[in-house]
Amino acid sequence: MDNYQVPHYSQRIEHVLDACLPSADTSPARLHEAMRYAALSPGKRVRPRLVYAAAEVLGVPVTKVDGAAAAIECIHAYSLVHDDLPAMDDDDLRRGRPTTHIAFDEATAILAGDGLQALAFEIVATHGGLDDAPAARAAQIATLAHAVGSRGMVGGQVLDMGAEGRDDVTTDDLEEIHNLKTGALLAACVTMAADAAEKLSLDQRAALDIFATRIGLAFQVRDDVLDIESSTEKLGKTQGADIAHHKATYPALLGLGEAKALAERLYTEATAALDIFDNAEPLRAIAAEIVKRDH
Ligand code: GRG
Repeated sequence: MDNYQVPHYSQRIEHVLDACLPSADTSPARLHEAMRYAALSPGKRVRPRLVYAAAEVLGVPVTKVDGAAAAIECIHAYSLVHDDLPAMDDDDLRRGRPTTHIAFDEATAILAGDGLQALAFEIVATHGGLDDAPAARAAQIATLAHAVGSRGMVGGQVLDMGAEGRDDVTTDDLEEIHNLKTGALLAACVTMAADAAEKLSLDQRAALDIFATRIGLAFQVRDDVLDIESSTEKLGKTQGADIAHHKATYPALLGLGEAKALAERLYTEATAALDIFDNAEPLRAIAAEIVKRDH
């Protein structure tokens, strides 16, 4: 597993994304520039790589999931742009660069996020890779819409905001928040690849669901752990832990050690579910990256 490399997917998604985004010299140029700034800035591209890895495991040609990979990254970029706004987290930096509302202005950032969300659906609806598979296209659109809406990412964000400052948040509450806010889009990466597969058994679908939900939650648990570790590093143990405790996070609720153990447990359950597939190395590699990443 440690030797498994998928570098070609990293390059592929940059090309596909670039081709899907409107050119910065077409009108409205400033909006298109902001959309490209947000979507093409250097992120890890975990979600599109997860789409490609799932496609590889399921024997789906990459061309059938190029649209899904680009669309999911556009949705992710939109969520980051909006999450960084003054009305939400009010952040100045993202991926080592000024956030979109700082580099442009607040109204342009809101509209660039809106534009990216609409573009995501246009990409899935029109991408050539699914021209001969209208049912797969419709399924991918439904998967994506559900994952990003009020019963997915946006709903999770609302629940997260509602939990802020409360001291009675339970691990069940937290699981629901994370499953929606972060897990739903990560799970959609796997499901959109499955939507494009010719034939999948019910057992294979169920195994992919287990993998996707466990790894989606593990991503956020790891993020919480990295958050507390970086604030502790910056501010010292007491102040860092203090800040982290104002937010409902796994380390705040369970302690750092238990949160790390939970991420490991979710990883083990996620990868065990893949045993049903002949060669699931591409998915195992991304799962390992998600749980062991340091940023
Ligand atoms: C629509 C306003 C709005 C919010 C939706 C998902 C979400 C809710 C907001 C995104 C903000 C955020 C920090 C969510 C937690 C998920 C997360 C850790 C995102 C960062 O993902 P990475 O690590 O980022 O994959 P890169 O930069 O590598 O793409």
